[in-house]
Amino acid sequence: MPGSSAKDLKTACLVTGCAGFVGSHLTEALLGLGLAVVGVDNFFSGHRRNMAGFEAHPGFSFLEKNILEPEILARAVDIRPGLAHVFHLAAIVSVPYSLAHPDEVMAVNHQASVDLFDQARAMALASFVFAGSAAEYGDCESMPLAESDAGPNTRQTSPYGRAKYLCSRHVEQAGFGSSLRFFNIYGPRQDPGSPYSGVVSRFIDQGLSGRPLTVFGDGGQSRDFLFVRDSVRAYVAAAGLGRVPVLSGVFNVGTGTSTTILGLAEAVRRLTKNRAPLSFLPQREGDVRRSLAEVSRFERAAGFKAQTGLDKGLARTVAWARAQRGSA
Ligand code: UD2
Repeated sequence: MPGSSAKDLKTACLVTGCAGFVGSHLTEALLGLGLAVVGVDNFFSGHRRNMAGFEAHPGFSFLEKNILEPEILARAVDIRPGLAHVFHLAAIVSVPYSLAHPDEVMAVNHQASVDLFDQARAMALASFVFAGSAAEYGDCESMPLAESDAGPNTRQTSPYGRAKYLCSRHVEQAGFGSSLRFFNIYGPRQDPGSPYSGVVSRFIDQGLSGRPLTVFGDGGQSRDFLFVRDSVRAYVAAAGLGRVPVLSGVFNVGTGTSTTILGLAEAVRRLTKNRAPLSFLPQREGDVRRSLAEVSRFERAAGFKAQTGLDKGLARTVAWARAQRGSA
């Protein structure tokens, strides 16, 4: 356990969900910036293999804990007295799971998140960045979606979306910290292993194994796909660790461009040289037709623009998935 040497006092971050798809990329980036990181995960949906690149890093400490445990922030400060930033990504991430287990999801995604935020605020930490979601907008018709489109009367379509909205509102009303409402994040380490995995990870997995890509509905539905590296840049900026001071409030994070699922399928088939015809399956229950971020608030506040377009991001993700297969 670290003692009180000068090294231990360097600025540190808490990353909850550090073994997850996004959390593992964020942890790597923060360590790369020379910060220390205390990571928390209980492997509910994260994987130890995602931590392979940093688990042994001298600046990294790991707490295998459920976010419902009350003493997480205090433990993290014990380990790293220089703790100044919290990135709260840990959550139950499946929308369908949230419909089947609403109480559990409200406890983890809402109550535990609010508790962690209140503790960070009471300790006057430098920043708290919450992983919000486009799910906070429910099935809103008007596009693009602006931050003000989610309000007290918005009906989210799942406990997942409701919990994310309630946390974002709590952060906004406190006037401390920020909530980043991410649109559809994709990239290396996204797990294609369940029917509810992100469409990009599923399509690439299907494409590389020569199977038909499964399109739910007619494929005319569209999304705003954000490369994971851009999501990491957004976290770093919101915490004041980039070029602008720490941010406060709620911000959409997307690219501001939309892609249909059919368009995505064609791009993935091309990159993976998949020749199987598409397989059209019934529309997924609760699917929203369109989702597109209005991105100007975050651009104004942080000078943020997504840097990696879909073609480049897909090519990188396919290259990663190919390498995984090669090494499996
Ligand atoms: C995303 C988030 C979810 C929540 C929601 C808010 C992901 C993985 N999920 O759900 O957590 O924030 O946005 O609105 O980012 N599809 C297919 N074939 C497949 C898989 C999916 O056609 O094999 C379609 C699916 O029906 C949907 C679209 O692709 O129309 C995107 O699906 P998704 O599960 O990647 O993400 P989404 O937008 O439902």
